[in-house]
Amino acid sequence: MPDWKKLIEGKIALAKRGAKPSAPNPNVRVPAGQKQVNNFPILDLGIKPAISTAEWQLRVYGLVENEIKLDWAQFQALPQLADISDFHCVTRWSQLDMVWQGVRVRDVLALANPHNTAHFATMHSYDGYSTNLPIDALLDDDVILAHSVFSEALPREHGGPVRMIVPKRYAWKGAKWIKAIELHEHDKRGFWEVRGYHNDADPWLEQRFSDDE
Ligand SMILES: Nc1nc2c(c(=O)[nH]1)N[C@H]1C(S)=C(S)[C@@H](COP(=O)(O)O)O[C@H]1N2
Ligand SMILES: [Mo]
Repeated sequence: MPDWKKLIEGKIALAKRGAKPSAPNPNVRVPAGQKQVNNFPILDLGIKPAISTAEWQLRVYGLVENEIKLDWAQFQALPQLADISDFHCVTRWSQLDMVWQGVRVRDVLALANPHNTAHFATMHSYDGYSTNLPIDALLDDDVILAHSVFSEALPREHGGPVRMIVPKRYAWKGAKWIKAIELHEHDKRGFWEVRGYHNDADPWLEQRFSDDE
């Protein structure tokens, strides 16, 4: 098992380094407090689960009319798209123009037919990670379940076979090795959100820590 305390303290220290939030500037693509990189760093909890496409499944459950479990073939049969977006990690690096391919989260949610009372989601991953978002945020055009990056199958270290990408939020909101989306009426904080990270995570507002909520 990883040394959770050390890992968490290290990540929070990295994110705390640097300036106070400044006003967003529409002419820049790198939000305040971030540095542009091109090497696509790897961040995880010290566990990189090995999930083959044959065993991978995505379950949608909770406040839904039809609980669903998609296997790889069913997932591949859904409408596919490519989306180019920028990736902002709260530990202060941003990589621009990431090319993701996958399926819109809203197409997957529609299959499950969420109840009207479903307002929030928890994404669950094979490594025990979780993160939360309002369902409204998941319905955006650019929110996808990605199986490829730069036209190659998503490598295990970046969350393959499938991860979520939520371009308008810091990257911790994008669950790698995703296995389930659970819908609730009330919000429930995820792994980092209970450990001091901001619940909303908008990089343009520098929503890094829960102290600022
Ligand atoms: N399952 C899972 N998803 C995760 C994480 C994790 O540890 N486990 N880390 C998050 C964080 S903090 C970031 S910055 C991004 C990093 O994605 P990358 O390793 O592909 O750069 O994944 C996010 N999704
Ligand atoms: Mo991160």
